[in-house]
Amino acid sequence: MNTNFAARVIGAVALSSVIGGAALAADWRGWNIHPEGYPNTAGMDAFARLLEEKTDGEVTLQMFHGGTLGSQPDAIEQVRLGGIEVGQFNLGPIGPIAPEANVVSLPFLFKDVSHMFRVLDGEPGQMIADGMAAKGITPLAWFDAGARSFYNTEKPIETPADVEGMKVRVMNNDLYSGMIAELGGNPSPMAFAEVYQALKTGVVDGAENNWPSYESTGHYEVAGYYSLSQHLIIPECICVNTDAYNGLSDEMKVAVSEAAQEAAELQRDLWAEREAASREKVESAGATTNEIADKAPFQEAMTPVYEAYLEANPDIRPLVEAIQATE
Ligand code: GTR
Repeated sequence: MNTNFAARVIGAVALSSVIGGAALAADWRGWNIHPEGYPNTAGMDAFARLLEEKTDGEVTLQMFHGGTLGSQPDAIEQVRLGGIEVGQFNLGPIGPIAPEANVVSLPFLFKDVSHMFRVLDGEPGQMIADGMAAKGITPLAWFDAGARSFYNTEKPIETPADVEGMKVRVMNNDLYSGMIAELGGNPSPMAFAEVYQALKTGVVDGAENNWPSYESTGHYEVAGYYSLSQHLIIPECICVNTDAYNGLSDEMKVAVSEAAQEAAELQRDLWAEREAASREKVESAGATTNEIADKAPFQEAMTPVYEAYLEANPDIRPLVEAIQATE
């Protein structure tokens, strides 16, 4: 961890605001779990380039792709503490530390991806962003991550009964464990990097993800049944350590936010292309995919997940209702 570095940046920015001069250079480091060629990786490389351009080199970013700086839950902690300044995060594993951000992990909350973006662009999105910033992780822009569906080594899933008894890998978040348990399966929280081997050796029978991650990880090679449950639509973000961001001058904040926004627009375009390409690739490699004609039984099974979450977090109810009421 590089806390000295973060302290130096924050100290330098504080000093420059005391003397009223221009902000001193900040050299940021960034975490990303995905490999080269993935839309999110291209989005983060674009962010680094735009950041340097728009801040005239006062803020630079060195990206570390492919999860080389550690697992996602670890990287989230690192960004909170300022050991790493930037992360390309999924809101799923951020949820356990920021209750507002956890709403997006309620299954079937968003109607579709465009509903998710309308929510994020409105008042509920601001509440989610503020909740994250208060915990040390400021989201600068939102990435598209499509919808997540179940896949497994055994059979097409058509009804909740098909999940019964299945060991299913989930990301670290109790809401996902609850979701699998309510479907009668056995949840198995596990780091992303371990899932391929776990599927291959039968440690788990299945997992869930969007088309591009199902494809890029090679999970389709070892778990060839992909069933379009689309039970989770989770936004991802370009996130920055809150103190590092707040320490910037107003002018630099605008430049950094604009760079993130433009990078996110690029990511969303690339995402749409990659979703189609990934689906085509896994299907032509022999994966069996099925639509789920009636998703209502899956949705109905989630009632206890919502109830338990709202009981434990009563303050969040208005946010959930505002999202559901967003057209
Ligand atoms: C991917 C996501 C990653 C990670 C991964 C997982 O779709 O982009 O950030 O959350 O899923 O399942 O762990």
